[in-house]
Amino acid sequence: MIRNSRLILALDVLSRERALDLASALKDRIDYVKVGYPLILAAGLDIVEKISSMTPVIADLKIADIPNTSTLISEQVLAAGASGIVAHAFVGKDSLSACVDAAREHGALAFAVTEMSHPGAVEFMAPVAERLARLAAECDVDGVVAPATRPERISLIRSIVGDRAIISPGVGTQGGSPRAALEAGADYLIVGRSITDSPNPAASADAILKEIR
Ligand code: NUP
Repeated sequence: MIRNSRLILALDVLSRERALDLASALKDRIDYVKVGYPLILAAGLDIVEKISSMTPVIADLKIADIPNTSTLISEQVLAAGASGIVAHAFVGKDSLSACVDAAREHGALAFAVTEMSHPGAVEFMAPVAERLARLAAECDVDGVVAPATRPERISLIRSIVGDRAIISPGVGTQGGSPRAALEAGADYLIVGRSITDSPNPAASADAILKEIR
């Protein structure tokens, strides 16, 4: 069993059955499954509980609302069994703190988005990513999300967040290199389609694990 794999599986599939099959087939190769709107909307919130019985789940709802609504959203996924939640930092200290508080009350982890991995993130997020990382640290998040598509940004964000975890999407399908992201300072890689769209998901996960070991 490979744990401490440094892999987080992004399970953006729309079939409940496929999601459970993938989680079951890959659970020994990954540290967390990350679920977001696609799967939760398609399969229902109880998919979080189902997958949590196999491997810890991070609910990536990128929560971005007023504090009260952010608390309500956080509590729903945490009560469903999520071990971690992802919130946006750009909404400000009060809203992000609401998510961190909710996570703490459930013994779960809170992650804040600093700079996203897609090309459009350079338009508005990149110019303020350092401030977002500082705010995330001030709110005492457990970790931040930073882009594997721009490893130099991971290094910069690492210099701001210190020992907090950096989880990094954007490898494979989005073009980022797993090894480069880890060398730049990421703790975990978030990988979705390069594994889930593969004809042999386990073999594709193994290929990434081999590359980063
Ligand atoms: O900046 C981000 N980029 C990103 O791709 C923040 C994210 N949370 N994600 C998510 O990571 C995205 O929603 C998807 O679930 C996963 C990457 O999937 P893939 O590109 O490996 O298929």
